Amino acid sequence: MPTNPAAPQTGPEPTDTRPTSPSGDPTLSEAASPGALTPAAAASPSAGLPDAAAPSSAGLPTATTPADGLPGVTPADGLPGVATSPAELARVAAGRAAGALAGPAPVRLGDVVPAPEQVRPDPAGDFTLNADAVLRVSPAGRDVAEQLAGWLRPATGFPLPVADTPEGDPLTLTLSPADSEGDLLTFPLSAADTSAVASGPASTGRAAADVAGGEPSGPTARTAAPDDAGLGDEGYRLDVTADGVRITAATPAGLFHGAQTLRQLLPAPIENPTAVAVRWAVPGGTIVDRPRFPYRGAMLDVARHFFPVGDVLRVIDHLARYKLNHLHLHLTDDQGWRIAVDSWPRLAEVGGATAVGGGPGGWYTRDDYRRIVTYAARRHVTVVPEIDLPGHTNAALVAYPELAPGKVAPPPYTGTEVGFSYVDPADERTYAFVADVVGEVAALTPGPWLHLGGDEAFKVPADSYRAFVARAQRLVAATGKTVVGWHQLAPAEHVDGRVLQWWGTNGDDPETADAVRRGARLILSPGNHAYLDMKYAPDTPIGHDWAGLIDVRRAYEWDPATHVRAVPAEAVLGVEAPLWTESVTTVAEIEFMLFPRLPAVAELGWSPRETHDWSRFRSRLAGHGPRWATAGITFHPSPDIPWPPTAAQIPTQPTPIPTTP
Ligand code: TNX
Repeated sequence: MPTNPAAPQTGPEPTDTRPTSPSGDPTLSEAASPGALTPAAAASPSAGLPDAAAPSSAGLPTATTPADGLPGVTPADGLPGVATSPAELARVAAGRAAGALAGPAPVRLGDVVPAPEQVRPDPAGDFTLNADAVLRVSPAGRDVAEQLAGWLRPATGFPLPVADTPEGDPLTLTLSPADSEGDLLTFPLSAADTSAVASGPASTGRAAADVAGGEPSGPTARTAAPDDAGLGDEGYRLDVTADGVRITAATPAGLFHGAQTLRQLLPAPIENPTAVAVRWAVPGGTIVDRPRFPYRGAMLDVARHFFPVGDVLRVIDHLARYKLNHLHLHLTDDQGWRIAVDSWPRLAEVGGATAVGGGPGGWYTRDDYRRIVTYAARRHVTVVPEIDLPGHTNAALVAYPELAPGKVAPPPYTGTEVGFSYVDPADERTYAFVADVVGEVAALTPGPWLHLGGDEAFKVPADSYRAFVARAQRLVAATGKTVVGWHQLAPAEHVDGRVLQWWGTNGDDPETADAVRRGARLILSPGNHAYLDMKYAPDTPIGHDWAGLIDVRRAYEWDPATHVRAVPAEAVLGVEAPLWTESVTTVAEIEFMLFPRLPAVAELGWSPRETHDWSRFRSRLAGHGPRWATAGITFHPSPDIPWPPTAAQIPTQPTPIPTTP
C-alpha cells in the first residue's frame, strides 16, 4: 500500500495573515479588494472571471492601470493597456484599432479543451456575433442562457437579451440576430448527413473527434455523421452556421457544457471584463460531445490553509470551464476543522482557529457552506464534503478531548506531519460524534456523496481500523449518502455503492483490486499524475515532490481506465485532481498549481481515449493562456506548452508567484 514517504514536508512555514470572521471570509462578498486585483478584475469585480470573486491575493502580479481616458475600452489585441500620457494613449488606441482589424488569433472548432467527442468544421459556416444578437432558450435551460449571456456581455458590450422558446425535447439554446427566427434556425447538418464528418475509430463504442490539430484534412477525413442520439445526462450538440449558433441537449447540464464550449470558441478577448472592439467570430461546423466518465473532479484542501467562500466560488468557476462536475472539499484535518457542526460547536470554534504555519484559520458557517453548494449546483458542479476519519483529527481532539484515546487534549497542530492523530475507536462517544457530524453535513449537502477520508491512520491497529471504518460507513449510508473514501478504506467491508479514491503511485494494490471485486468503484487520483500539490519542476516555489515532479505532460499522459492493475475499466467512475494546501496560501497560488494541469486532468475525464494526443493537446491548450491572462487567472507558464507570443505581452500574464509560501 503506498504511503507518503516524504510527508512530513519541511521548509519555511507559510503564514496566513488574512483577517478572519467566524466564517473566515473577510469580505463576506464575492468581490475582493480592488487594490489587490489584476487590471482586468479590478476594472469590474463582477465581470471578467465573472461570477465569483476576483483574486483576493495580494501576491498576484498586478497593478497596471486600465487605460484611463478610454473608458470602457481595454486592449482588444492582447497588448498592454497601460497608457500614461496622451501620446501613449493615442498609440495604444491606434494599436487597438489595428488589432481590431487584424483580430485576435482565430479559434478553430477543434481547439476546445477538453477535446469533444466529434467535431466537424465547416469553414463556410462561420458566425459573427453582433450587437443585435438574442438568446432564445427552452424554459428549463433559461438559467444556462442567463449565465452564458453573463459571460459574453462584458467584453462584447452587447445587450444579449434572453427570450423563452416553447418547451421542447431536447432543450435548445440559440444565439442569433434578433430578426432571425432563432428557434427555427435551420442547420444543414443532421444525423442523416454522412459527408465529411469528423469522427473516428470507435473502440469505446463511440465515434471520436477530429480535434486538436486543426481542421480535418478534407471531406474524406472521416465518414460517420455526428450522432446526437443519446447525448445522455451531460452531452450536447452545438451547431454553428452563418445564421447563428444552436446548442441542443437533453438536460440543463448538457446545455451548460455546450455553453462553455461556445465560450471557448469566441476569440480570447471574450474574457475581458470591459467592452473591446473585436469581430466576434465563431467557427462554423458541428460538435457532438459527451463525457467519457461520469465523475470528473478536483479537490481543494481548505483544512491546511483556510480559503474564504469567495475563493472557493472562483475555483468552482475554473472547474466548470473545463466541464469538471465535482468539487471535493477536504474540510477537516489536523490543522483545522472548517465546517460548523451545531451539535459539536467547538469543532469549528476551537478546531477551526488554527492553520499550517500558525495563521488564524477560519471555518464555514452553515450559510457559507450552503452558499458554496448552491453556487456549485448552478454550475452543474456537485460538492463532495470530506470529514477525514479516524486519522487527521488533531483539530477535533483539541476541541473535544473525550474523543482522544487518552482523553487528554493534544496541543493544537500547525505543522505538516501526517499520521499521528486519531479518534478513539474503542469509545462509543466516538460513534455518536461520527453520526452527528455526518448527519449534519449530509443534511446540508445536496449531492449524493460523503467522503470519509480514511487515509494515513498509521497509529490505529489494522483490526480496529477495519471495524471503525465498517461502522462509520454504515453511519454514512444511514444518512442516505454514498460513501467515498481514500483507497485505504479498501480492507473494510463493502457498503452499497462505495467508491474508493486511488491516490497511490504504483498503479498496483491487491487490496484495492479486491475491494473492487467486492463491489467498490474507483475514482482515480494517482499521486504521481493527478496531485496538483506536486511541483512542476525543481524550482517551483511551492508544492511537494514526494510523488515526483508533475509537469503538464505527466499530468496528461496516463489512462484512468487502465491505470490500476486488476481493476476493470467498468469499475472506474472517473478522475479527480487533488490540491493539498500545506504550502498554498492564496487563491493566486491555488490557480498557479491548477493551471495548466487542471485542464489536462479534465480532458482525461471527459474526452474519448481516441482523442488522446499530447502534441495536439499542448497546442490546443496554448490558446488558453491568453484567455487566462485576460481573465486575471494566475497560471504557470509551463515550458511544455507553446504559448502564443501575444500571451507574453499581456500585462496580466502571471509570473511565478511570490516565493514566500
Ligand atoms: C498525502 S493523499 C495525504 C495528505 C497530504 C498529501 C500531501 C492523502 C490521502 N493524504 O494528508 O496533504 O499527501 O501531498
